[in-house]
Amino acid sequence: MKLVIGNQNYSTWSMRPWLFVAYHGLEVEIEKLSLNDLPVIQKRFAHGKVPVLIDGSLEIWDSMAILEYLAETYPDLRGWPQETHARAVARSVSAEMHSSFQALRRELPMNCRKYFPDYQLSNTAMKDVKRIQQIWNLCRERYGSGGPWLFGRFGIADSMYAPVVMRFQSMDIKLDPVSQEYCLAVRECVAVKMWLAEASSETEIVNADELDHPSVALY
Ligand SMILES: N[C@@H](CCC(=O)N[C@@H](CS)C(=O)NCC(=O)O)C(=O)O
Repeated sequence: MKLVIGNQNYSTWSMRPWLFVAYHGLEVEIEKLSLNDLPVIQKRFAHGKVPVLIDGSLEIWDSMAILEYLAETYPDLRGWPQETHARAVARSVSAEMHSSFQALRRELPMNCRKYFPDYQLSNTAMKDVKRIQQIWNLCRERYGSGGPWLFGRFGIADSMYAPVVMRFQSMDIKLDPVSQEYCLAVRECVAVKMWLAEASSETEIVNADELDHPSVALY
């Protein structure tokens, strides 16, 4: 299998399946394409976006679909929780991440290499931040007793929310204690550290994903 991703500094959608692959040490080749070379991506893939997982003649686009495929291909990894109610909630929060939080996406782009001091969020983006903390609290309190992840064990829901942790870190968003603890668990994860190391070694700037706000280098 091969996973085609974008620049690791910026590509939140790529980070999701990449993290699942890296956390579990799956034998998946990684190919990186530049988000500055959109015509190259558009020529390769009909929908013109990354990530894409290639398995033989099969191409799977969209981060959620890729994660679902990996969970089905490797059932022992338990991408979704085993218990029915926990699994339904894990799917709900993952789908919510996939389909919502437009203000968060707009105002808090992922930029692993940078910290943006004194960054002001709109009320709509603050609402997104509040809702995400509500989700993390719900998952941790109701389903998280077996480990530091949203549903105890690392799973798809964590892959979906890991890029949000990077966004919050760059903007120094103030979080409640449960959310702070969850963010720390994500940042301490070896696979996340690998992603950050690779992101920080990139030198390419993707202007479309850069914020027009003073910044300090994190690495
Ligand atoms: N819904 C897709 C979104 C993928 C996406 O928007 N990828 C960005 C990179 S982070 C991209 O390829 N953008 C190029 C473009 O929109 O032209 C997913 O979940 O994978």
